[in-house]
Amino acid sequence: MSASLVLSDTGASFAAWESAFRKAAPEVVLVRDEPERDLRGIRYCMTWKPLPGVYARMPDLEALFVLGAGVERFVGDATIPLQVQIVKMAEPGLTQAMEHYVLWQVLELHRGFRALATAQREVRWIDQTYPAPWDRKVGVMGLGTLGDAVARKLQGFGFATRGWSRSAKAIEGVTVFAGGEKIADFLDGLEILVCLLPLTPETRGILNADLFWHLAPGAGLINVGRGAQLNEADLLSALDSGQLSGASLDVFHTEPLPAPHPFWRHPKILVTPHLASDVDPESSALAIRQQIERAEAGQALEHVADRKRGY
Ligand code: NDP
Ligand code: OXD
Repeated sequence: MSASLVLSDTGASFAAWESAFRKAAPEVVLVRDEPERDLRGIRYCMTWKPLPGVYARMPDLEALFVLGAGVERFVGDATIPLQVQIVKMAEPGLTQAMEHYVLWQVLELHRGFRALATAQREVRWIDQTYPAPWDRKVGVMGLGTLGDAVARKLQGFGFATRGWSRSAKAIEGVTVFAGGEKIADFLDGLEILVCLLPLTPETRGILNADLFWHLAPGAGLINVGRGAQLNEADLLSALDSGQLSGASLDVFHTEPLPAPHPFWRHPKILVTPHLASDVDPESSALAIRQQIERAEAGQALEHVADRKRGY
């Protein structure tokens, strides 16, 4: 198998990706996109921040490999012809980094490590108790490539783990709820809530006062989905009232988070700059090669976004 793949990206290093493909997928020839470059005849493209006009310059494009898992900017882009399949990135590097990030934050909230850091700064030797993990109710919203892996990881670390997705699924040791009619059962009394939903019209603003009300008093929130899923004013009120005890936020309405934003200095909020997970070039190259092999063999691609559902 040999195929050409265009890298159209305003931020990515062509040299780094070329080296990754050379190592992990030498059958795939990487072609650099440049303004005005004629890319006729090439059927595959990968991108995160596409160069202007790339879709018009690729009339034979069949599959667009997005260098990330969140595809909201692509499914809503009317310049991408309907016959082009938009493929979400699913590769071990991205998944494992997300597992690590969420586990780090769940452990922080579970064990109250932020209070310990404060105590150290104030030179205070404090006593602090915590429940056993199996008595700690943790819930993951979104059980796709990332949410499924995260829920399994949390379950493996002994947490009483629940999950929520649109369609029903079975994950060993995890109590799974499906659909809007089950969200209240899923949320009921959760002590740590992790959001790994894609941004769609249904999930925009889903992390709001109504939802917080269902959680256990003093629950913690981890948002690694998208910033627009969070009602920021509702979060600040919930933290002020003690309804929530802390939030770990990796994604924001406006990124970079503007300097005057109250989240930066809030004592109960941990801000990280949208780095919970990122693609690993070599394992992404391998994943894309496997997808291209499928396409070349006439097989269906995996992780294709559904433009109507929005993810
Ligand atoms: P997937 O598309 O694989 O999974 C999405 C999951 O969300 C599915 O389980 C889906 O349900 C569920 N879902 C979607 N809409 C609803 C809804 N209305 N109600 C209930 N469940 C819903 O995505 P990934 O797991 O790969 O990624 C998830 C998101 O994580 C990305 O869209 C992105 O926003 C974010 N992300 C953030 C990163 C960061 O660094 N902060 C890095 C990577 C991703 P079903 O299974 O039934 O279809
Ligand atoms: C992604 C992201 O969607 O980086 O992959 O947020």
